[in-house]
Amino acid sequence: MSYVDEVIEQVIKQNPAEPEFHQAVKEVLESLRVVVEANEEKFRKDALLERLVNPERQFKFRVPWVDDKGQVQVNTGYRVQFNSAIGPYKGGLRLHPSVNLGIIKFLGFEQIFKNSLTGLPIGGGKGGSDFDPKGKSDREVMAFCQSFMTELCKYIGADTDVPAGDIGTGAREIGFMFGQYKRIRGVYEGVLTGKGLSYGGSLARTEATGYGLLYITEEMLKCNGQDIAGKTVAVSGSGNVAIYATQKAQQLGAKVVTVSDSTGWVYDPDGIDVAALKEIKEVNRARLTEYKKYRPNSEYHEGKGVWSAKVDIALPCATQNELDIEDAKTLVANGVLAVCEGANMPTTLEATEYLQKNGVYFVPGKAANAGGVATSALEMSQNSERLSWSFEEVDSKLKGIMVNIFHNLDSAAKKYGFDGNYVVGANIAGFEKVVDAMNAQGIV
Ligand code: NDP
Ligand code: 2IT
Repeated sequence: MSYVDEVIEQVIKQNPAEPEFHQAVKEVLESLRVVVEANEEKFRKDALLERLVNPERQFKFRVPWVDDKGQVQVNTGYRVQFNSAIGPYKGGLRLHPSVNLGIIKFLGFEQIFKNSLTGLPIGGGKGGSDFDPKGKSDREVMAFCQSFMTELCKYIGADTDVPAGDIGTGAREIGFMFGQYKRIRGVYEGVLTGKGLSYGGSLARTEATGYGLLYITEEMLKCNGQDIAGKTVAVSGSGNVAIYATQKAQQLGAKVVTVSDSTGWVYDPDGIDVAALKEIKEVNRARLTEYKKYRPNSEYHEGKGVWSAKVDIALPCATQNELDIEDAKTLVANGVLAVCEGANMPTTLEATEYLQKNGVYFVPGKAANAGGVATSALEMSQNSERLSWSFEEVDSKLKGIMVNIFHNLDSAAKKYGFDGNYVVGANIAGFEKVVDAMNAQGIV
């Protein structure tokens, strides 16, 4: 059996009931097959792939907190420190009831390659909890965040592991966590990114993931003789990534006609009103059913269905496996040109293959959404030098990074005979730097 197949089999056996982790490992290792086969003897002897798929360290802990009725609630917290070959662990904290160890491991594994692709010195990690911030009061969210950080603070630090936001973790949660870290550890340092501007945050970090997604989409289309201006776009989700993806797409002259949340989706034939979306989601923390009040011409549909809109470009920006084979068939039948992932692993393996086989340009999340973590790394730099850069400076660095990522994955795909396969290109380009650093550092 080939080394790649052996390791995939081992991962499934040793990590039962973690389907998302299996999926992420399969996608990466399948892409690396050509590189692994060329170095099979050495990689096998060094157990390189086994070291890559086993986290360096993982923490699972109890998070007790008191709700507004005086009832004690208990959640589970996680932090997986996956790989520190190229820098301190870096990756977000997800707060969502679906969180379990397998989800955090898939996200942490993806983060290794994503962070490598940014070209910045950050290793891969991820964490979170099954706590659901939805419907909780600010005091309850604070109680949870303080309890979560009381344990997490033992394992993180500005030079060891730097968490950030992800689903359910935005500016409010980062603020509460930062305050508790500082209180317990007594150090004012850049231990978290995505901080508020008044206490060490970076301009453009809020916008970075969505803006970065559009910068790479624009570059990819340009290199394939297409222009983003005038295109119709479907965005899913209506959180941080979706909002700023929609905003930048509009600035670049495209028309975004959909957004969604976990209960339904909106179709707005005139183009999504970003100001309304921000008020509904960022200010009122309300549901998308509210959108019609702002835009009477729009339609609200319950449930799934965001990929049924006829569009040129699809940008999944909600969550994993939200775009399946049926959605891919609908998109292709409607003549979609490109799918670029704002979320982490939003497209199933089957759907990805179908899109690629049908000539759809497909940019995977670990490249397409890397602008968020890249700007987090820029926030770390600013914290270290105790300076803040202007919005324009950060935004132009972000754009440079995204353009560079596209060219790196395009070249890696070409170099190995997979011209236009940006999944293979991203995995190989991300892997090469990590392997080089792992080899240089000996068996650790
Ligand atoms: P937010 O919490 O701000 O928004 C998440 C959005 O996705 C909401 O609209 C939410 O709807 C929807 N959503 C979440 N879970 C589900 C689900 N199970 N089914 C349907 N809809 C769902 O998160 P972000 O925008 O920060 O993150 C979105 C994606 O982007 C995630 O995959 C994340 O890992 C990824 N990402 C985020 C980065 C960042 O910087 N924030 C960086 C790189 C990637 P509802 O409110 O109804 O739950
Ligand atoms: O998935 C991701 O890259 C993030 N949630 C952002 C991580 C970060 O450290 O900014």
